[in-house]
Amino acid sequence: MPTPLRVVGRPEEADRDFRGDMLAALAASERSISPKYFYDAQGSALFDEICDLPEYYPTRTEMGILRSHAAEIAALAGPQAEVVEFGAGSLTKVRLLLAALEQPVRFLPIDISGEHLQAAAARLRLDYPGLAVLPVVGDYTQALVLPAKPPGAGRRVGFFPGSTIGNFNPEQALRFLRMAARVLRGGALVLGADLVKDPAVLHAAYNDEQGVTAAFNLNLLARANRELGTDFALDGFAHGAFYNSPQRRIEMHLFSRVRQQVTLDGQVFDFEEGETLHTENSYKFSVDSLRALARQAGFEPGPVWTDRNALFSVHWLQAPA
Ligand code: AVJ
Repeated sequence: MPTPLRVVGRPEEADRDFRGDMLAALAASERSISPKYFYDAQGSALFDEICDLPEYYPTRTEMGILRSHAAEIAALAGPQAEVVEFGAGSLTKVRLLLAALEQPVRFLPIDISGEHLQAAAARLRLDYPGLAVLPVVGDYTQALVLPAKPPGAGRRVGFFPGSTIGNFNPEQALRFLRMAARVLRGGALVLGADLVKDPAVLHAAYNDEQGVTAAFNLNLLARANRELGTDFALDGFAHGAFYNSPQRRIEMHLFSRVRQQVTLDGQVFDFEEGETLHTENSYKFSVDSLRALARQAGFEPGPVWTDRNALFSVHWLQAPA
């Protein structure tokens, strides 16, 4: 099996980052940590379960949009395209794109989790024997350098599905899009963005009946106990998710149920009853707000596709040469 390219960030650094970021979070008066730490093996498996929940509409809605418009997207991409996926995960959605494209030459899935990525890439190779699959282990939120396009390749088409862009605050989203416009020069980005809607629908999607989202959120503390040696009492924290409507985002928190203490590297941190660790923001967009953001980052927004209930949007964003 070919070894993945390591562009930025190594696994050894990932542990140091988690430790450092958790220490910083615990020491802060307003505690928050990046949602990228949700995705260890258990967190990734829980996320896959979330995607199948009846309340969690984004995954199946986006898949439906991609399925309905794959031919149109393939026509815009043109022949011999090279596909670059940011935050590749399980590589389920990109199959819809790859199946529709005319002779795609190469696929570069980028992800911070090398192990998950290798396994998913190996499964993909079985189904697309003619396609060069070159996994890139790296943090795509940092400056990214990719190998040159192979000779004879057509456009480079980026793929950033799932509304993962919603995890960034507006400033980070702009920085990511600027980086993407540079990496994709002369090509385009296919971007999935969740839409602003009835807060009750949003609330249900992040507070599912079966408690899978709660388990996903709490796994962050379990992961810290496993990897960092913290002593978080897992039953001492409660999952909380609500729509912050002025900020147009779902916020996920872990609320301390009681007054308690947590130890990391010999340092003791106090949690008051009701104090929280803010674990995720998931921003929602209007079609126009997303297009304005993309334009600001240097893209030329093209066609947009949505479902009949306007729950989710998929955007074709052209990257000038
Ligand atoms: C992967 C960031 C798009 O925000 O909906 C799902 C993550 N968090 N349920 C989202 C998530 C809680 C998801 N993203």
